[in-house]
Amino acid sequence: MAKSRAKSSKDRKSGIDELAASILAGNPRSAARVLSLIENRNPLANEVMKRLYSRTGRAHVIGITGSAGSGKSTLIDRIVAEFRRRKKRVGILTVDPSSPFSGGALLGDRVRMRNHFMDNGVFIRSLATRDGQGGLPTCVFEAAQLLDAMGNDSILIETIGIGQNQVEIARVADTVLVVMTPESGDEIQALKAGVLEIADLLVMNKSDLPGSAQMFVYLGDLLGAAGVPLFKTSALNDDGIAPLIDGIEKRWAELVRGGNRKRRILDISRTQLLALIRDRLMIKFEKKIGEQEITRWAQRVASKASDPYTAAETILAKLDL
Ligand SMILES: Nc1nc2c(ncn2[C@@H]2O[C@H](COP(=O)(O)OP(=O)(O)OP(=O)(O)O)[C@@H](O)[C@H]2O)c(=O)[nH]1
Ligand SMILES: [Mg+2]
Repeated sequence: MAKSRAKSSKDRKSGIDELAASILAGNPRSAARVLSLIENRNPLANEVMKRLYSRTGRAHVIGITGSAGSGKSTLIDRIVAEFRRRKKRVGILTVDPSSPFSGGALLGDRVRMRNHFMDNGVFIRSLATRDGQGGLPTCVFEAAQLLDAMGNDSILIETIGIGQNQVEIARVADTVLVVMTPESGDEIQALKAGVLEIADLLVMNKSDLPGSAQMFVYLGDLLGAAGVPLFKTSALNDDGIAPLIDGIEKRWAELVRGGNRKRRILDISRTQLLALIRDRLMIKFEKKIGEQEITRWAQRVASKASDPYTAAETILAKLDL
């Protein structure tokens, strides 16, 4: 009995080793398998990631954000084509934390990126996230690191830019590209209010639409002293893509050369570490303290049989930290 348990644990370990090796060799099927484990928060994913971690940090992680329908997916399709012309391997993640179970948007992304589905140098995956709290969940960090370990040169992460997600993508990515359009009138306020703080590059897409010249000048004025490079593209017409890629590569070269990348890696490590601890604590919490117990305490607080402070302290004491 003890012997067979020892054997099965050995088998399990060699299975994990094999999976990790296969990912390092760039195998897309193994990568897809581990991404599913990551999505489902299967602890096996951690075991694989432990083996891959030292091999991460080579890829340029690019977050692409902007409001719904601004053309992010279409633009990514064009960006990927240009990267491929430059012989780069590319990984793509699309994340939609605001609507975890809507297959529709993801399907749309797949259709728009269909040009690359048969290309071995391109790996595409939609991440269905279960975290209902806004913000990018930990699995996005892990997924990006997995794609990095696979040997991709660039990793593109598409997120819809609403509030929290916009800030969070800046924590995962080396470079944040914010996509606007000539129709972005309403967003200008948001831009002033904070998008500028996270944008490393700003793209005005849909330059084929009326009003684009004015918007371009306007955005240029707005960016003025901020030193954020501005680009004009029409993803629809495949226009302006090469200069954008030049801008992305220039930014990457500067990051690698200067000390900023080191600081960013430290920031990212810190964020990931805290997120992991938070996740683990929540799992422990949910395991040890059931919904019913919370309800019971809530009733006590509601009826003034307890105050909320004592209730929280009593509940937390059970976690045995
Ligand atoms: N005129 C014009 N339309 C574009 C351009 N780029 C994208 N579109 C169109 O805009 C619509 C939305 O494009 P998507 O690429 O799905 O935009 P998205 O930002 O990924 O959308 P979500 O993922 O739903 O937020 C589609 O109908 C595209 O064909 C462009 O450069 N010019
Ligand atoms: Mg999209």
